[in-house]
Amino acid sequence: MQNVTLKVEGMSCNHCVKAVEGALEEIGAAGKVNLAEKTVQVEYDESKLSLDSIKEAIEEQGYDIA
Ligand SMILES: [Cu+2]
Repeated sequence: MQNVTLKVEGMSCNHCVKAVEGALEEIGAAGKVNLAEKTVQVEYDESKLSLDSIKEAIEEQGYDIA
């Protein structure tokens, strides 16, 4: 398992938290948003997912990776 913390811009409310965490769950990663710090801690299986695909899933929801 790989564990990475990404800085994500544009998250402002609980809806954003759900959108980001839901998108990660959909591709098989586990995300935990820290709204105050504007970060997402992502745990994923590096044999199944790349960091790029994780970033893409977040960006597809309309947020920018800092
Ligand atoms: Cu929001």
